[in-house]
Amino acid sequence: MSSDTIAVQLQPKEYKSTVKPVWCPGCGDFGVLGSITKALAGLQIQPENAAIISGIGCSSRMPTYLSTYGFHGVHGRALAVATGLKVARPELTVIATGGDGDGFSIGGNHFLHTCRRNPNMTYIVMDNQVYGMTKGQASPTTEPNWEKGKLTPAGTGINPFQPLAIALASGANFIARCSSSDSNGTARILMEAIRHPGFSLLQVLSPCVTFRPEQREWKHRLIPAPEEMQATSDPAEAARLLLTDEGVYTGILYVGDRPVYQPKLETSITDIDELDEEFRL
Ligand SMILES: Cc1ncc(C[n+]2csc(CCOP(=O)(O)OP(=O)(O)O)c2C)c(N)n1
Ligand code: SF4
Repeated sequence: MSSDTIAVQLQPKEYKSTVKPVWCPGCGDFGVLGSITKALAGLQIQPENAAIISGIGCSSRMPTYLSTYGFHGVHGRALAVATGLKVARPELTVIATGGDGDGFSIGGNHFLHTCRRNPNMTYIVMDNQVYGMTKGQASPTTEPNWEKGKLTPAGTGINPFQPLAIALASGANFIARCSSSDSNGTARILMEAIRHPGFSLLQVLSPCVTFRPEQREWKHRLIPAPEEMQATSDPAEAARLLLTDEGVYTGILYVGDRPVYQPKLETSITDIDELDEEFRL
């Protein structure tokens, strides 16, 4: 019998933790959880070599449900934490997860500058065009005439934030739109995103069935982008598509090749007493 080590393939379910999700039955975020476990298994990333970092919101509960390392942080700050981790531990697969409120409202500043910096990590935004966890207020991506918002009964009257076009203009290196109802398709795109060097953004349209039940229709409305528009590396072509497709095209919509942000790690102070001295008031 050979003494060679037998490689054991990890299955998607082995990336799930023992914590049962508390999401409402039918929430799109279940599909995204499935996509993440499939992508990690597809790439055979060991759970101890991956970290899922989130902010606050229903979608930001994601790290709790995975067997990888994770950090369920504070509202809007996932990308700041994730960037710090990736810079300090470049060998880890770092994935930030959260919602449209977390990422584009309170976290909007970090979103712009993470696109601009281009660290080698992936950001999954479960976009449901509403604040789910706080019970149904309009978010930055809510359409202006949605009249069921708890604080905006006459609609917001404000143009929605365009995350993908803004990501492109800010320097994101890989931009995709996915549907939570296509768990396998999203997993395939996520694998590409993880492999791609630089900051990869996945906007996953993920229905909030409780506060936006009409979003169940998304699975019929979202369609793959025409083949010639998939994975374009021409920013002008991507911008035209992202500004005119009314948010319905799915797939990898832009792939760039900007240099990755990875500053050299040099420890200037090794003595702990000296470090302590630096912080003394
Ligand atoms: C600093 C701060 N401001 C506000 C909140 C309240 N809050 C918690 S979750 C949330 C919005 C969540 O919406 P989103 O990020 O879209 O995620 P979803 O729940 O829809 O998945 C807000 C405003 C908070 N926790 N911390
Ligand atoms: S409130 Fe909406 S986003 Fe939150 S778990 Fe329920 S369906 Fe999902």
